[in-house]
Amino acid sequence: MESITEKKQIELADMATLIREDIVKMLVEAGSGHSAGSLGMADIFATLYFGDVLRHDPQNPLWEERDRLVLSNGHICPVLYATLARAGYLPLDELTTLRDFRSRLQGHPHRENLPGVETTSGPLGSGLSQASGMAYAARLDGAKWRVYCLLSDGEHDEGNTWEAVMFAAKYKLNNLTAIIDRNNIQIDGYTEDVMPLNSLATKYEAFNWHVIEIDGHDYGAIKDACDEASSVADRPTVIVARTIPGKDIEYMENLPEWHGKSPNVGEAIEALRELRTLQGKIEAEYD
Ligand SMILES: Cc1ncc(C[n+]2csc(CCOP(=O)(O)OP(=O)(O)O)c2C)c(N)n1
Ligand SMILES: [Mg+2]
Repeated sequence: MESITEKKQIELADMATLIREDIVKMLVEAGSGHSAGSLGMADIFATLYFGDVLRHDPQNPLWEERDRLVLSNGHICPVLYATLARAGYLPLDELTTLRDFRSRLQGHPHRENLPGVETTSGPLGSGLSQASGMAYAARLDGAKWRVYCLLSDGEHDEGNTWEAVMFAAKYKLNNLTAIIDRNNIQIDGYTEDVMPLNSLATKYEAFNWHVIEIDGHDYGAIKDACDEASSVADRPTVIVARTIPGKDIEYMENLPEWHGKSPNVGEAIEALRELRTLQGKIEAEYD
């Protein structure tokens, strides 16, 4: 099953690469921030916002019927800000104000600062609880919108995440889709060295969730998994997305040291060169 056309996949690859370029420019300008997770999640963000997954309207960010996206691992907000800018929620040239004093784009997202940001986050481990509460409230209201909660593998070291896993299963929150950035790194190193998580899929299955495992860089798989989640009648869905931290920048890929570091000027130039080469190849496919 592949619900998107080849043309659409190329468009999404093009968008994800633009988002990655934005992220590099934002981070080098800010001089600090989180590179690896932000770059690793660009394909998922591109598919959610530009692949007909999220119901949203940049002209009307508080549209009552919109789907809600909760970014629990708030430190990867450069990918959220860049995607929101590409979607028209804010001007593209505002992106380089990341982390400036009084900027709307702080190092962790603030709900009231920026249209399109649904929750404040940064303290890890609380997003799935917030998302579950929102999904429960939507059900009580008889509302049709879904909640998408993006969270990280590192957040599964925190007990609060597992409380939400139980809550969402107990109330059979079928309007909740959790997407885990399974990139195998966290602040102090590889997840399996810091606190082994082993199979998150097996754990969520044991908690009665519907579980889908995907390659988090495969646009068709991301879209199909989101569609499948929307059709599940009696339980919440988790999409365990295997991703490569630092994706598409060779010197960053899979290295925990890039968790919370921004590129310097030389490194940013090299990164942009790589991304533009990729962009050229994508555009050639388009012709
Ligand atoms: C409650 C809380 N404890 C600690 C931190 C510090 N912290 C920021 S990012 C991070 C690592 C989390 O792992 P993950 O999200 O998997 O990192 P990534 O994959 O983005 O590198 C930690 C411990 C925090 N933000 N919140
Ligand atoms: Mg991680």
